[in-house]
Amino acid sequence: MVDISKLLSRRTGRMKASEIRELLKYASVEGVISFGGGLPNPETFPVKGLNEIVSKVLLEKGKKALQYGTTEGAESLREAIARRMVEKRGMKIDKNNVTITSGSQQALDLLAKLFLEPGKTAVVEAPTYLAALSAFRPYEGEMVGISMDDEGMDTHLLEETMKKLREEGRKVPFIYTIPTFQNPSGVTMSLDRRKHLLEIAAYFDVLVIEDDPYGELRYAGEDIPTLKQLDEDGRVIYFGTVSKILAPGLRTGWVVADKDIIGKFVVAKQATDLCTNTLAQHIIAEAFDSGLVERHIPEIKKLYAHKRDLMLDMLDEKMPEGTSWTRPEGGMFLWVRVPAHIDTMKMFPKAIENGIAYVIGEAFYPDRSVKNAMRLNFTYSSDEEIKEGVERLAKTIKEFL
Ligand code: PMP
Ligand code: G9A
Repeated sequence: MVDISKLLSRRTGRMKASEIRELLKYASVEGVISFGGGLPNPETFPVKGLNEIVSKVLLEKGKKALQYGTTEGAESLREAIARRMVEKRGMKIDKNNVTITSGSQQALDLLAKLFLEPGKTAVVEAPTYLAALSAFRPYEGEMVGISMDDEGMDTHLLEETMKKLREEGRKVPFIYTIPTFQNPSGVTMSLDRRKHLLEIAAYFDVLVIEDDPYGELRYAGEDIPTLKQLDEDGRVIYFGTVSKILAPGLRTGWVVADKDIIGKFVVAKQATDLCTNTLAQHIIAEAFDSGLVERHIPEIKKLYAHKRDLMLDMLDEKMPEGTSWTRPEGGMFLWVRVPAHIDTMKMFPKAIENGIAYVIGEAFYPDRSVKNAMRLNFTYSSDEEIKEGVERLAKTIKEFL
């Protein structure tokens, strides 16, 4: 057998298997209830509606839909997305500001490819989306986390940190945020903080990345303008995806940005996959244009709102003294804090023994500094599993206290 260790590139040393993907394995272990994976509930996939659309697309435009497409993406889909972003996310853009990606996960990789290298520092929320950290790491830049509270990223701390980084001569190309129903915390950034963030970004002349997979899944409260809506100088790069409003198996997302930024994403993408799955793009365009997505989102929201309420009720009822959790107004996750002396990684084997899985909090921190937290997903499990799962979790924490 070849010993590849001497042959691998330096960057592979920084690649790490996703802890979420590893944990997804527990989701299929007999008897374990998993609040770990960030999976949509398969009950929400509009299988019948999509079946009709797939036949229609194949019959009416099979030759186009099965051919290679442009790297920018299918014209019909870019138009449908641009319309939706204007109507639902308040943007002033057109299809030339949109490029299609193979999920927003690809957008994260392309972002890092374009803007990170040794000597550059990405500023992220702490905690942040675990697989964004995985996407950024191989490009050999550094990452600095800004802590969060109930209003999202602490922008005063952001300002101080940006000043400090500048004094140290460290170059920051972008600030990465998931401002609405954040993964993993479920927290939404307040309007004041959004404005403050944009002011800071303008002052330090850096880009802002708004990753927004959950923005349309609001169950309570009022919509807050997207950063892209508030963006006055083309500083915000926005990522969207169909994964949570239609189906993640379609592996399709999009980037909204100024045209010259879009151009850079397109060139970077050419080398990775030439184009996103053309059939999927035509199917999604039809799903938007026919109103399927529009009719479907209220059903997703109804189901998830119920599951969120159920999990919150169960937590209120069962969790021991000294624990606390967020009460998200949308999205798929909530964030639980346990007493400071509990390390959720050390508790994990006990949790599995008790038949419950979660994602350990430290995985979401670039410096892995917070040990006494965990992320719970409330969308995937059945009602019975949510009830039983929270009981098992509470029991595990009590046993560990
Ligand atoms: N960003 C965030 C914040 C996410 O939560 C996810 C999915 N869990 C992604 C990006 C990737 O989404 P996609 O399925 O579009 O690749
Ligand atoms: O890895 C996956 O399947 C996507 C999950 C994302 C998450 O759990 O945040």
